Amino acid sequence: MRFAPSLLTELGGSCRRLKTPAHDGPAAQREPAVVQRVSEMLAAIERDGMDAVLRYARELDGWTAADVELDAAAIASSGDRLTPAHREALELGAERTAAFARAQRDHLRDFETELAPGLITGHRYVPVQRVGAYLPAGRFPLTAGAFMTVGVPKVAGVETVLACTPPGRDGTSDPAVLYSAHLAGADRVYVLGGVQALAAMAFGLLGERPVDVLVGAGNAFVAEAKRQLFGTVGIDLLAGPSEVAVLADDTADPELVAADLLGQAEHGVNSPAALVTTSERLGREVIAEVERQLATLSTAEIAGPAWRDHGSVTWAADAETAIALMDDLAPEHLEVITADDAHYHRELRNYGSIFLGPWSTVAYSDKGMAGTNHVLPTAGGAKHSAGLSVSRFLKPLTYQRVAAEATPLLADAVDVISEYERMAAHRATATIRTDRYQKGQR
Ligand code: HSO
Ligand code: ZN
Repeated sequence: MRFAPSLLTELGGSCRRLKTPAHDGPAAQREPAVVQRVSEMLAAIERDGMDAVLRYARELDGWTAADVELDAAAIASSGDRLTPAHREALELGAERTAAFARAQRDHLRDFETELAPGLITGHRYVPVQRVGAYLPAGRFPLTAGAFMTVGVPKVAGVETVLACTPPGRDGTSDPAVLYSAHLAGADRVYVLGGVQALAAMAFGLLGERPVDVLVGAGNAFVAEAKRQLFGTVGIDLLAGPSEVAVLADDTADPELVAADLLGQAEHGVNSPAALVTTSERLGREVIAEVERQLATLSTAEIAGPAWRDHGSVTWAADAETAIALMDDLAPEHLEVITADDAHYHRELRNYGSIFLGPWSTVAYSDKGMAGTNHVLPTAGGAKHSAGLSVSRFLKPLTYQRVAAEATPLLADAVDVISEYERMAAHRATATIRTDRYQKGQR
């Protein structure tokens, strides 16, 4: 997440950096070693099937059992290892994420329209058949991922949703991740990590047909595997490090702003956090406040370097400049804390999800409590794409039903165009109908 190189110069005196990130260089390139390794692994798995999958599971994750599928009882009872309060919180997240997805689904309408007399057209939403969800469990087990990537396709009506999650050091998977997958309605759950998990789902090696769509975040290897498998399967998006940006004016509370910046910087040492503010005073106070909070934050060894290397504070002379800067950043998460949030909401165009007002914070969505999907475009992807939603799993399949009377409305033009394009067989499909129509066939 960085400003286009020319933008700050273009905006001239109307903006100024108050804190520049230490490493605000060009966008990170894909690591050639990762690309190479992933392509070798995919080729081996395509060739040797489950043998290769289990070999990688043994080598990379220390998985020694012959089977990777968890039985239904083990999945359902995973909640027993959690406190009642934790179980309840996860149940709330699963239900709220599903409720939002149902509301979105209810706003996707099938339709039919008579475009011209006798030319009936429309679309019908049809769910994809099989989805494979990857549930990472690295340094932080982000349990709500299952609500987003398993629960949402289930709401869309996807028949089979497989979920893969890597084994931990002790060989068992994170119980909260498993319980979340269970709550979200996973049809089958496998203890399988990384590239081998994605390949096994995409190539249909798990006792199920190949999945149609792969979803879910992961490390650089997982992202690269999804990129290379795209085409064979559909994917949600290629997520990089999690990001946050805050757009604030002089009415914002620096303590809240600083907390929310660190709230995502904590994800990893490469996680960017940006403040764009129309108040130079607020900008300076937030810079001081971030340092104060870092002094006691238990994850400061991650959030600290992230803030130093990828944190930025930029002053903008007015709302218009602040909006131009934000739309260029196109952050994954965008918080707006100003005297006129509605104005910014109307005008801003590029972000994964927006959090309006001082009482909305990114973690509410992260953990599934806000209901919105937390799988969102990063690294400027919000300029061209929206985040994951129920619509990713529902294909608007178009149709046309043409009555005989409409023949002249379609066939004559297709005749002329096909003749120009020298596509004789196309032309014949039209003229053959014109002939019949003219002979009075109906
Ligand atoms: N911020 C991450 C999701 C998450 N964070 C879950 C914490 N828990 C990507 O949107
Ligand atoms: Zn987060």
